[in-house]
Amino acid sequence: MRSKLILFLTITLLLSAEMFAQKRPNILLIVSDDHAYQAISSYGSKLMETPSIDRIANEGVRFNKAYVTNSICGPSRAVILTSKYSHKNGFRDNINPRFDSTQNTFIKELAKTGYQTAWIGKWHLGSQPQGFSFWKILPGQGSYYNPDFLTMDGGRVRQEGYVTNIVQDEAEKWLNTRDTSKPFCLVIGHKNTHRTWMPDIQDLRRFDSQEFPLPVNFYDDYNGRAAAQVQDMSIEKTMLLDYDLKMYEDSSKMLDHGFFKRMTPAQRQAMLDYYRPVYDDFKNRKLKGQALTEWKYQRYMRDYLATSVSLDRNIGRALDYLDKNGLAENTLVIYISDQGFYLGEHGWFDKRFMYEESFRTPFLMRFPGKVQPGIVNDNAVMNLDLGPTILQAAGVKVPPDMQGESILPLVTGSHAKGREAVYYHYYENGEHAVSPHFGVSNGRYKLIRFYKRVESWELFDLQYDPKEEDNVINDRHYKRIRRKMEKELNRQIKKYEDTDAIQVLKAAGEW
Ligand code: SGN
Ligand code: CA
Repeated sequence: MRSKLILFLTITLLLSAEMFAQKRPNILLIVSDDHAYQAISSYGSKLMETPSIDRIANEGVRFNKAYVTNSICGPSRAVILTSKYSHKNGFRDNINPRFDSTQNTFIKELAKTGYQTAWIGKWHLGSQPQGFSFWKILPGQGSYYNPDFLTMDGGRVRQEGYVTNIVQDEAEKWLNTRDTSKPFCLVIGHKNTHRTWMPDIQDLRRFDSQEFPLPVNFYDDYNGRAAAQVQDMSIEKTMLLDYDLKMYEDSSKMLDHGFFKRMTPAQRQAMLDYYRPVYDDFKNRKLKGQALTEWKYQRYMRDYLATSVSLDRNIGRALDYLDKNGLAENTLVIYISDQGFYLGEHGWFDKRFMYEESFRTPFLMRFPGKVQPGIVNDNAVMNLDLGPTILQAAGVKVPPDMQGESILPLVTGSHAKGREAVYYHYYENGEHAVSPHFGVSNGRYKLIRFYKRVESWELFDLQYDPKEEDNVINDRHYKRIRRKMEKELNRQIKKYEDTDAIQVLKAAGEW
């Protein structure tokens, strides 16, 4: 009798532990690369349709004012993992690209409480992932075609196909074989839409009949903005006809490049079939000056948007997987890019600057039963907040040294107000010649201190100058605003303990 009672109690206990485990939400975090909100229809883009990302918006919340702390790949992922600014997690730039994986992360916090965790796809953090039940990552930037993957056993495997499709396949494989008695947290890291924007074969011709309007500040003269004057990321001067836009003088040169060399004969043929006629037409036109730059812009848009089509399609596959497997109701889905990107604004591609297009990032979230469908949120939220948000959703305590804040209170009906100002610090002083800078934005005004490459201050009034072309730092009408923003900047620097910024200001006698 007694042993029967013990057996009964044990089973009940096990069952309730299982039920508790089941109740905790699963987490699906999809992190893309260089995906601009200007290319997402839910954000109002007229460039293309993104039905899958729009679906997350319609069934959840779209954050209109989502920012990154440091607009570049590795550093942004390190911020997401640790919920700490670059000066705290140590991963400041891609020049010394090595994330200290022994640090605490939201993944490790989840794992401690019984979550199964995985990272599949682009990682770009130099060191091996730690604290995951499973990982399978692209080495470095990864390849669009027939990508190699690094595996947990120290191996390296090449898989045939297009990267975004394969990463989603691998994610589904892991989901199919996971331990279903535990909740999961899966991070899918996509390479799309990173340079050099190589579309999936099925999407190559997608935008051929479309002409894209030039952004209004495409011909920015960079007047009054020293850092913008010295950058090397313009469509006109920096974007390469061959390497970026696949316009090689002869096809053997094209096929010699590593991107094409690794392709199968059929993939190579598909590339030639598409790009050679474009090249022939281009050659005939004998374009120069602005006509050439504008032609480059059209080609850039066609390739960039085509890689976005594949990204959106595979996000759709992930959502469909949740539906088909009865997981949608109990899974928090988050979509974010590692940063925003310039689609011709200021005449640029790439990112890095604290100007809106790269400072902001697409960020959407679906949390059935917790977040009402179809919300648009205008609070200033950050990639820094992902960790605490996910931990709170999972009912896990947020470690006090994480610098972000859960954004759930902003979208679950409470009257939480959110942060009043956003602090930014970009460090890399290399490729694309963007001067390091830090700054603060309160939505209306933005103050930026550039250092190292150029020493300068910029102040923008975003209400009157949303395209950030008019630096009013020395305008006497903005004297009071300038002082106010300087105070805000100092407050933010102290709050996040950015000793790097303090050093810069001290050296200039400005602290
Ligand atoms: C590569 C690109 C750059 C890009 C950086 C950072 N050059 O170096 O254009 O800014 O990555 O991008 S490429 O010729 O190799 O494509 S990030 O997404 O990794 O931050
Ligand atoms: Ca990136």
